[in-house]
Amino acid sequence: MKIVAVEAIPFAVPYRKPLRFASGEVHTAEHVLVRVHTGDGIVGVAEAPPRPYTYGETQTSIRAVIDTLFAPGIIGLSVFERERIHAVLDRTVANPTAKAALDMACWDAIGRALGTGVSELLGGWTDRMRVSHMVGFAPDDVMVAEALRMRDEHGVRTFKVKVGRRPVSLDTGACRALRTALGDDVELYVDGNRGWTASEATRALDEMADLGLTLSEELMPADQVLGRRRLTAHTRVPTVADESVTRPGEVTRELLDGAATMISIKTARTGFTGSQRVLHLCEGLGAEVVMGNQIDGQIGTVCTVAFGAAHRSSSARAGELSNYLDMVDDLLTEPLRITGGELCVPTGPGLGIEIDPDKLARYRTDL
Ligand code: MUC
Ligand code: MG
Repeated sequence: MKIVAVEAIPFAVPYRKPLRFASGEVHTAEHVLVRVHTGDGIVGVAEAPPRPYTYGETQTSIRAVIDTLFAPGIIGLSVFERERIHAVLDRTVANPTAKAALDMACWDAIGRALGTGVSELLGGWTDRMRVSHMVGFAPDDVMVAEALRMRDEHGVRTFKVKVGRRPVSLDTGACRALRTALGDDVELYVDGNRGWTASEATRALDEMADLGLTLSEELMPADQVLGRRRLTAHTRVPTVADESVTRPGEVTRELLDGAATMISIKTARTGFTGSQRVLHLCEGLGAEVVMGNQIDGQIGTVCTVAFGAAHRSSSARAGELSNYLDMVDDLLTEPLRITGGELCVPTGPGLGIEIDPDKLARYRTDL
């Protein structure tokens, strides 16, 4: 099961409508398909979704760091030597998405070799997750229409609303419009992508105190150390750390500092190996987790649901699993389906998915 080759293939699939949020917007999924080939002819796959404004990675930088640094370091190791693979990858502090995709492609290869699903290998808790849908910035009526459509067509009853705009009333108004239209039996929470200051965030949460928000995520930058601590102590809405916790050490710091009460786990950022370390750390510290979405395509969404469903604590809340629906197409032979508000883990060895060669030929941008 020695790794003999690694491919990092850029592809681009347009979105039907852009996703807009405080730190950026996405119009086209410009991702990297990662394939890890073993000497036994097994190929593991995963995708890396670059988020330049968050982690500084681009499609070009992910390809370059895989081709020139990570692939030469792991070729010759067996996919089962996960600690050794991580010793190579973790020498480099940054490039989380490139490292995560390599890790998950190795897990896919392991599952295929063993004839077992990755989700079972990771923990095998359940075979599905409830779905949470992220609603991006738009006029209130458009945000409301999107949420109603997701509820009526897919049975989704949990929504993460993007906030962090100025004036704060733009977002408090949108959240109020959503609560009014959707009623009290749906879950609403907010994600600021670091858009506000500590005082704006405090004011916004106070203004929305009657809306029954269940979580607030990254309302301000992590560097507002005292402000984050103060907000987390002041509000009854649990505070989720997302892009401020890219590694287990940062998770420890944010939780012990009182700057966050919950952690967003993104397989796109910490792969399966790192996500499990974060999850177990959270379990040890008594912190809940939410399975987040790095604006993943279908391959990334499969990774999120496979990991989330594998463990009791990561499947307790709805996972953010639906924004791939805004892409006009994807690379899988069997598209994912969200029904009754749930997404099932694909069955079959590894991740249980296959790449459609015609679709890959159509969307890859390197040939
Ligand atoms: C999220 O939870 O923040 C937006 C930027 C990113 O890196 O992920 C998304 C969603
Ligand atoms: Mg977030």
